[in-house]
Amino acid sequence: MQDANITKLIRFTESKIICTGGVVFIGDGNTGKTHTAMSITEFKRKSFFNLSDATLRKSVNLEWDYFIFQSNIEEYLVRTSSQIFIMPGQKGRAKLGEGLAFEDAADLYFHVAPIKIVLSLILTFDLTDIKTFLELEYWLNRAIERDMVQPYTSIIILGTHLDDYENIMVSDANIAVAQSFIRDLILEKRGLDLKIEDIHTIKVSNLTNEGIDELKTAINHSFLSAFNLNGYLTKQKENNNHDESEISPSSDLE
Ligand SMILES: Nc1nc2c(ncn2[C@@H]2O[C@H](COP(=O)(O)OP(=O)(O)OP(=O)(O)O)[C@@H](O)[C@H]2O)c(=O)[nH]1
Ligand SMILES: [Mg+2]
Repeated sequence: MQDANITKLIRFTESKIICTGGVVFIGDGNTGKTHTAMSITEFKRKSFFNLSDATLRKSVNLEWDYFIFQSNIEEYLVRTSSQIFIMPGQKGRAKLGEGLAFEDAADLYFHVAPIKIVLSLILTFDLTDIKTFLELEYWLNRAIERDMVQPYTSIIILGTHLDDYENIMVSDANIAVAQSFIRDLILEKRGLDLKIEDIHTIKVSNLTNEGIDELKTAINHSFLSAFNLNGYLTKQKENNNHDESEISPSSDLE
């Protein structure tokens, strides 16, 4: 079990709310996990661990980066800083000297990640390749085994290659079925009854950037939902109406 105390990931000041947390990409090889992370972080070339070797066609490492998203709730500026981790899409373990496969990277993740609390789990598939969509069950099971699905975790079902219209094989109806399937699987395996609005479905193109803003918004929503910020602020406002006390972290978040 991972540390479930997420209160240390959020800070309140009079006008700002600052929070951070882990965002993990998981899915088959070649589905666009690395490229999507590059799209949302607007790729600062050196920050990706694995990309200096352009001859590498697949990720054989644990990659990470971060991005910061600012939004407003009521009069507060909310700054969420996502720590992004991208798992290799190679299943199982790699042979010695051949980099890392998923199980190796998952071991490493819990050793090196500064933030081990996964607020957004991004199940990634390629819209033009039905196999990668069907494999999401495999990846979700691995994530559950690795305790990456917790009561505060939101799920994002992410289809890439949206630009390749002619070859899209996975329909919105298929994705809607996956959404309930994932909800049921998490309920069955983890006993967690996720709200359907915490299982997002997003389609992106890393070529045209279509859908990238929606993805950022969904990640931001994961944070607001994990910290129950809307509920917290409503309560805070009610309290403030009674007395003008200083804002402080909610005991509800413990
Ligand atoms: N047309 C198109 N190509 C994409 C898109 N996203 C990724 N690609 C291409 O798909 C290939 C795989 O992308 P990666 O980001 O390396 O995939 P990955 O999931 O990180 O793969 P592994 O690291 O092997 O697990 C690359 O050649 C990308 O250029 C997209 O939205 N549209
Ligand atoms: Mg990759």
